[in-house]
Amino acid sequence: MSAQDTIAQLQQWIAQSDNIVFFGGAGVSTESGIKDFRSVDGLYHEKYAEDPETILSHSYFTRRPRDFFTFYRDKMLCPDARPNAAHRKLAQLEQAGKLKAVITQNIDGLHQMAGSRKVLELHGSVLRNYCMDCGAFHGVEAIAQSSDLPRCSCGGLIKPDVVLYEEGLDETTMYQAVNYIRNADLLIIGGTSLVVYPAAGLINYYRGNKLVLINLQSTPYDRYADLVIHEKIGQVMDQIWL
Ligand code: CNA
Repeated sequence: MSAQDTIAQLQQWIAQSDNIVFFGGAGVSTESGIKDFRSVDGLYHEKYAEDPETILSHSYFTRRPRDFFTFYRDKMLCPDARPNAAHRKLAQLEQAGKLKAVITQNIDGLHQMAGSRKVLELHGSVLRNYCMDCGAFHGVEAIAQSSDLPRCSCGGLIKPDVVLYEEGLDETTMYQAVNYIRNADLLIIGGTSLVVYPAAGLINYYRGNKLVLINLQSTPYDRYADLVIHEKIGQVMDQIWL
C-alpha cells in the first residue's frame, strides 16, 4: 500500500468508529521539539556518561540526586513546547465523541494542553512534583528554578511525579488502560518504539481487528498490526478530517 492509501484506510476506519483509543509515546512529541529516546537524534545518541534510562532510574536518583536533577532539568523539562497536529487532532476526535481515551507514556502534559480530557499518564507528569517528607505539592517551576537539589519549605527533597525506571506503574491507571484497550474498536498506536515494558505489553489486550501503528521506525509489533504507517504522526494526523 502507498503512504496515501494507508492514510485513506486510517481515515475510513476513523470515520466508521466511535470507540477509538490512542496509545502513544515520545515520538508523539518530537514534532513539538521534545527529543525522544531512540530516534537517530534521540537522547540515546547524545553522549552522556550514562544512558538516559540509567540516569532516570530510581537507584540513580537515590545515589546521585544532583546528577539526576542536572539531566532532568536539562532534558526532561521543555517549558516552551506546544502541542502539535497529532495532539490537536486527538483532542478534536475526543470532543467529537469518537475517541474514548489517550493512553500515553509521555510525561510532558501536551495532550492536556491540546484539550484532551481523558488522558491516562502511565509514567506520570513533569508538571506534578511532591515533597518526599511532608507530601506538599509543587509545580514544575519548583524543579525548573532550582539550581541544586529542589527543596520544599519544610526542607524535604522534592521528587517529580514521574515513574522512574525500577519503579512500579500506578495500578489504577494500568487497570483503566487495559479496559480501554480491551474494549476499543479501533486502536491507534503512535510514536513509540514498543520496547519499554510493562507499557508496551498493553497492546496484547486489544481484541479488535483494526490495530494501526504509526511510527517512523519499525517496531517489534509491526507484523501484528492491521495497518502500519511509517510516517511522522503529526503529518499523518493533520491529514485526517472529522
Ligand atoms: P522511544 O523509545 O524513544 O521511541 C520513540 C519512537 O517514536 C521511535 O521508534 C521513533 O521512530 C518514533 N518517532 C519519533 N518521532 C516520530 C514522529 N514524529 N512520528 C512517528 N514516530 C516518531 O520512546 P517510547 O515512548 O516508546 O519509550 C518510552 C519512554 C520514553 C517513556 O518512558 C517516556 O516517558 C520516555 N520519554 C518521554 C518523553 C516525553 O514525555 N515527551 C520524551 C523522551 C522520553
